[in-house]
Amino acid sequence: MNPLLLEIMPIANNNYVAFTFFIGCMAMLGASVFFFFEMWNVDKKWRTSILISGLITFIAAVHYYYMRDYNLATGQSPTFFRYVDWLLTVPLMCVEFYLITKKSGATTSLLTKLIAASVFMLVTGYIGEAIYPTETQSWIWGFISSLGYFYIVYLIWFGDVAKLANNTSPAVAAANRTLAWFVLVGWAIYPIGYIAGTEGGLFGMKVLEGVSLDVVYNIGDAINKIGFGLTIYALAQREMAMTSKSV
Ligand SMILES: *C/C=C(C)/C=C/C=C(C)/C=C/C1=C(C)CCCC1(C)C
Repeated sequence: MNPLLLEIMPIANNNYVAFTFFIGCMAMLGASVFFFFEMWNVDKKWRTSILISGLITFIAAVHYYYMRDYNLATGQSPTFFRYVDWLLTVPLMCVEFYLITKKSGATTSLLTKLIAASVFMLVTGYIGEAIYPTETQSWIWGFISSLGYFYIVYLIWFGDVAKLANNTSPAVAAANRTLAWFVLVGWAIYPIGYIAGTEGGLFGMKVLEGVSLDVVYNIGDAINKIGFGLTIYALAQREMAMTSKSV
């Protein structure tokens, strides 16, 4: 037998973890190509936003390529790659909020608050998931992590991001509302994965037995990263349609 053929691992029909890593990788790649091409078809003022949408999915695609391999070879969760991916892409999502509200005065201090809260959320989450995934510790770290998450939700729904978005334009206000729903509902998928994947995820209890943390995270990433980018893309299209009508 050709020894090279042995390198290709078979995937069982019921291996949803491997399946979602593969399909996630391709979906992120496809979305990146779309955003990188479409950034040239929007008004110049939207170009950076669409470029960042593409960077978010592209960084994820590369990480998914590694995570897919790692998982197939070891059967383990690629926790380290996962958090490196998030540590790069979640702050970039914060940059998207800054860019769409910059016109009405978003400051770098607001951007810093968003990024700091997201890094806090991810570092404490990593500690609970990779360093102390124990019955007594993991839920405490998950709880601490959630404080960063709720602060981001607050800023986007009621705080400076919401106020600035409502002052920018109707299209930006509407897009911010959609993105705010992604953060409130789409991002809430992640704590579910965390609870499923750590010993004491929910106040010291191991619940969601049999639910794969990786499947939950992979679904969350596809919804949030691609959905976020498409919302920004739709915003650019909508504003362009509005301005061309008024000309
Ligand atoms: C593209 C990746 C995204 C949008 C990742 C988002 C991740 C989170 C919102 C994670 C949140 C967590 C908590 C709120 C508590 C438990 C620990 C985390 C890190 C899973």
